[in-house]
This record gives sequence, structure tokens and C-alpha cells, in this order.
Amino acid sequence: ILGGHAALPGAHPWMAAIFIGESFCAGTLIASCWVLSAAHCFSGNPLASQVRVILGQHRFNDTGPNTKSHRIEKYIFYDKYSVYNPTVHDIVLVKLKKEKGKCAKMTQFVRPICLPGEDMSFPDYHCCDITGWGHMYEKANAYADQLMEGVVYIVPFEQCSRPNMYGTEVTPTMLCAGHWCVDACQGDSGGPLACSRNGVYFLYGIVSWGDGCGRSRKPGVYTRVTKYVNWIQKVTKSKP
Ligand code: 4AZ
Repeated sequence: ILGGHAALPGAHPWMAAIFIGESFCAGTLIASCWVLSAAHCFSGNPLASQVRVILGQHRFNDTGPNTKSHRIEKYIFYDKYSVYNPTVHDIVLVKLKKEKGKCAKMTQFVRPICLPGEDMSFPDYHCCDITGWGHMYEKANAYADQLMEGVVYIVPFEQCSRPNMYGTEVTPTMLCAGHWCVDACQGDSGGPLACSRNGVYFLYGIVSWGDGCGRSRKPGVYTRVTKYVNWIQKVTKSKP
């Protein structure tokens, strides 16, 4: 996160740190056994045994009494995701492995975020939170050592799809959000754009892509979660 500040431990209890072989992404806990992330993080088709999902984490790569590392059972790409077009349908569901019949144990530091309804929308310029351990400036060579948060606003689609921003690269299944120098960056992929209504946070976007980090006229681009809630419900509610 560029232009953000350190989060308070436990302020974003749905944050997941995902280690995929040698690489790293973020994710968001939406139910005890399910984490949402960006499909492009899994585009190398890693073995499920190479993936670890850390919940309750605040300091990067640091275990403590509130953190728990989970193995995963499987991950499921949105049907139409293609590695040849990785910015489109950039969404993946990760199913945690049960231990003694349970997935994530809910605590003060581990709690899922609400999914929006498919017809829910936040207005243009609405302020939402982004969180992550990603780079704090574009050319950084290390992740943040603690969870960072920043506030961005929703950029009107009509503006983001103008030729001087992203033109036709942004589609209605994406949304743009940025606020001057606040932006997501490398390592924040898969993490949440969380918007609140009456004090309740909803997962409105998933960090997906952008031209650099914090560049003018280049806001962050997020997977628009409302377009996928039917799919999420279908996959997470289906019995094996
Ligand atoms: C990345 O490389 C990345 N500024 C994520 C978000 C943005 C740019 C790059 C948006 O994971």
C-alpha cells in the first residue's frame, strides 16, 4: 500500500496472507473455510500442498499467539478466467483444509467480511479501505513489515475508461479506485477493497492490477465482487 499507514492489530480480521510457493499474495476471509483472492496469483497452477494461508497476522511473515497457518484443500478459478487474459475475471476461491473437523477458528483477530448483495452499489467517490503487506512505493524491493491500510475513493467508470486512463482495458466487471498517492501495489494483489455501510464492512473489490502504483491518472483496478456473488454462493454452498 502506498500512502497508507500502519493498521491496528485486529482492525481487519478478514485479512489473509497467502504464500504460494515462493510468491506472496493477499486474500480475504469470507467464511470459516473460504478465502477470496486474485486468480492471477494462482496462474502458475501451484500444487495445493505448496500454498499456506495465514490468518490473524499483523506483522509480515511473523507468527504469534493470534496467527494460524492453514493448509488448503483446493482452489477454484472463476470458470471464464484465462491466464491469457489475466486481468479479466481475476477472482479465485481458496478452500481451507479442515483440522479436527474445523477450518478457521473465529477470534478477535480472525473474522470474515460480509459479501455484498449482487445489487449492492457504492456511489462514485465513496471512500473505501485497502489493506495489505505490499510494496509501499513502486520501486520498493521489500514488503511492508506490518499490515498497512489506506483510504481510496471509487473513480467513476466513465472516467476510468477514458483513453487517458485505461480506455477499454477496464470493463464493467472491474472497478477503479484511487486517491492521489494512495494505491495498492505489488504484493497487495488478492486483498480487499472494503467499503462500509452503517459501520458494516463489505468486500466490494479485490486488488487486481494497475499501471504502476500511485501514478497520476492510473488508479488501482479491482475485481468487482458484486458481479461474482452468485458464483461465490454457488461454489461455497455446494456439497461435495
Ligand atoms: C501487483 O503487481 C499490483 N496499483 C497490484 C496492484 C496495482 C499494481 C500492481 C495497482 O500486484
